Amino acid sequence: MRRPASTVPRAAVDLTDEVAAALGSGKPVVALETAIVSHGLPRPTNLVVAREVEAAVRAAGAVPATIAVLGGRPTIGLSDQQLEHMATAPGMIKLSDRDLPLAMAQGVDGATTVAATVTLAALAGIFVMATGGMGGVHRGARESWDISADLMALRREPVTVVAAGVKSVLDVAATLEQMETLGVPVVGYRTRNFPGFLISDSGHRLDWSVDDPQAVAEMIAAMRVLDPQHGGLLLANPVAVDLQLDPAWHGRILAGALAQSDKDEIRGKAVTPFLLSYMERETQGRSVQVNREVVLGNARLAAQVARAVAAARSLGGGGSAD
Ligand code: PSU
Ligand code: MN
Repeated sequence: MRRPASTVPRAAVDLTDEVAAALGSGKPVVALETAIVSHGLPRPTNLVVAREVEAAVRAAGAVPATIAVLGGRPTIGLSDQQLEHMATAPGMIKLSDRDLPLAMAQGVDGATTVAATVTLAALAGIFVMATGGMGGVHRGARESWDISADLMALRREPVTVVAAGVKSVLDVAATLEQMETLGVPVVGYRTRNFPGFLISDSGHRLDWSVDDPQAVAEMIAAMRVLDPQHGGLLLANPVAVDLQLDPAWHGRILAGALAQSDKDEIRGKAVTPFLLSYMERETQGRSVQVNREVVLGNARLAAQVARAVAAARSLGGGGSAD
């Protein structure tokens, strides 16, 4: 059951004054996840990047809303102290969307994945988020059935996710097929090559691309005309070619990571963190540097998209995102 965001009881979430004011006055806001902070990036880089990403959103003219669950309260916008807590507290729980009500009922802290972040963002009335690479269909999913809840959440929630495609550890072709089945539009930003997270081109082609944030805002508006309640869009934003991980090197290390996770029988939500940390080790930290560039680039673009959406709405010409 879903109500228009304007009638959602805001008591369900804690907003910072800054985020509440921005939403109240129609200013652009960008949602940011915390699973990448607690599980996706190693310490102490994770906290540095989390702060840099917020700064990048601000510099591009939008308000960052980093999302987490704290003491069972969905929290939209974190203080620096809270951000540090997410980056350093041992045993932080990784929350997918299905975990949200359970974490709330138990009064615990948790870091939100893309699936959980878009769920809470939409509840608060935020319709653009940035991450590194989306979750998707894992290799070997035919046996393991491991398909990230990120995909279903993006089908359901009216949030545009800016990502460098999906994590390269995934079965990219199967993920693209799954998004087609679910009805999730995938649009390349200034490219028809679907990005490969730490590499600029996954080798898969896209049917659609846009060259500026306004064009994304127009697509979002058209989606709302057809169905005001449902569905987000994946805006695929590749890392610059001169910043990417060398593709051949990436391929070799990834093969090693997959073999090792198989051997160690890594399953469930441990898979993604395992593969990312394996790649960090084997690339002597280079994968983390590229991951940082990826997230920063996506944060900048997400801010531009949020601005274009806000401008379209204030003109009354872009349709309503809520
Ligand atoms: N992208 C990154 N690093 C990450 C993730 C995404 O660059 O750590 C996280 C996101 O939170 C994403 C999650 O939602 O991994 C997907 O995990 P799973 O495959 O367990 O659904
Ligand atoms: Mn999974």
